[in-house]
Amino acid sequence: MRDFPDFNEATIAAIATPPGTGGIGIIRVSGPQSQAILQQLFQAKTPPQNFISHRLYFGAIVHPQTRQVIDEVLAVYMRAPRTYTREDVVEIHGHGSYLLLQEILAQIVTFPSTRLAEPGEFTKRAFLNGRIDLTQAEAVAELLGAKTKEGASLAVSQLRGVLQGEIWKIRDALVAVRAIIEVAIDFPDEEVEILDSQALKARLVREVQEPLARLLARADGGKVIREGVSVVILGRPNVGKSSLLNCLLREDRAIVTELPGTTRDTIEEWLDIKGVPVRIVDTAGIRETAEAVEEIGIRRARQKLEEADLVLLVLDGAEGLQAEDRTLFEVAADKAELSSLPAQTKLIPPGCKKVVVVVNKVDRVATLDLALYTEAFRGVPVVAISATTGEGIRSLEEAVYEAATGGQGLQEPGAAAPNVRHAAALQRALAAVYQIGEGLAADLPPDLLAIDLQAAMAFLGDIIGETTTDDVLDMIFAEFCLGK
Ligand SMILES: Nc1nc2c(ncn2[C@@H]2O[C@H](COP(=O)(O)OP(=O)(O)OP(=O)(O)O)[C@@H](O)[C@H]2O)c(=O)[nH]1
Ligand SMILES: [Mg+2]
Repeated sequence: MRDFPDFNEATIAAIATPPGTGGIGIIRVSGPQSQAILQQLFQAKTPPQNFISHRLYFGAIVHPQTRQVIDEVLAVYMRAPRTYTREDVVEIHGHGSYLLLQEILAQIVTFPSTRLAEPGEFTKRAFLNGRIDLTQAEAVAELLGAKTKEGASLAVSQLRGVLQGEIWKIRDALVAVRAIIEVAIDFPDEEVEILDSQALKARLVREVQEPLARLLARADGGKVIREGVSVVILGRPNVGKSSLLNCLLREDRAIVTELPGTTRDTIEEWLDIKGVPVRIVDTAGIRETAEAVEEIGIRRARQKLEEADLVLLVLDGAEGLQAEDRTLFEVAADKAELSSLPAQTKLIPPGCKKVVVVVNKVDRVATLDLALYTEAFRGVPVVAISATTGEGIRSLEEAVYEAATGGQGLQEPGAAAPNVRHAAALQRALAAVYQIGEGLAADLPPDLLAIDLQAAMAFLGDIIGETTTDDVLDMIFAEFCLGK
């Protein structure tokens, strides 16, 4: 366990249910004062000092001085260490009135050494007290913020220790390698060759390097599930961009008219496409002859384009392919310079942007010559749709899914997927392990090998929170909501 002086001397309290009204509202208290607080505030047949741990009791919360009843509640006392934080924990289940909950909370924090909990502090204590590791603590926050069912299920696997397990397995293999190298350090003058560098390197590659690389390879898939992808709808005025947004959302979100220049600003919404969280952005149609307000919208569209992972370039199938469509394609695919944008705002390296060409209004075309478009936009998926009738929308969703997951689909549920922080540490561990392998091949002295070994262990330790610095911990827990 890490050494954090005084961190759990204070008793902390927070409302654990979201603001607003609900069936019930829960206040959570953790720390040495928990039971004493309950004794002062709770009035019932069974006094709190006689509570059986982990059992709910019915009673009333009363004002500590006036003894006036604040709310009728169920209360539970959970004795350490079998609790969320491993400390004494009390939960008060009141009616879901935020006002009353706040009133109870205000009384609780008047007790000595008791204060409001910071965001994520309950989970932080669970981590600092060694009940969960850092990957599990991160999973808690992720679970609450998951945008799709698949994202939530990834977080649950991580909470259950799937990622932690893989890291430990790799660490154990590293420890075994270290043991062999340490023997070589301790007996430098042995006649017999203790260190079979060849065999040891093979083992290092098989048991450490390859599993590390495999785990790292799943980071991209994890990023898609966690953060989703940003998709921008781009096209000339009036081609049906807003209609497409509405069609994908299955609601009338954006204003649609037959007038070009209807959309003046960017509109953003979240979609769930087969488990991929998609932030979809409708933009103002791009044209030369726009007036001032529209011009601002167009500039915003271009900014959104810079941030996008994927562009849906919408064309009007009834009008056929226009010269401006080709220009916009060049812009979308990031092959052309945007004259109105200074060079330094170009965030994405040239040629990296994914584009799907969407031929809209096919309901107004007797026979569609799709080959015309596939010829013009070679190498890019072309999907024919009607935003009015909904025809082709499934194929479009499929194309977005394919582009977002790199044609691999989402990884199987239950598998570990490193997040960005883990991936950075894995990468550094992998580099150190590679150095060890090189060192073994070059017959470097074992004490030199030990340095890289130590480094690799530390990078893995960062992931599970053993060697993580305080400011990184603070950053992680600051993202939590109150009461968690
Ligand atoms: N027949 C037919 N009409 C469509 C289709 N999609 C859009 N429209 C019509 O095309 C017109 C323009 O649609 P919008 O969705 O406003 O087009 P937009 O690209 O957002 O236009 P701006 O915001 O002005 O750039 C409206 O009259 C729509 O009803 C389609 O698939 N079929
Ligand atoms: Mg529009």
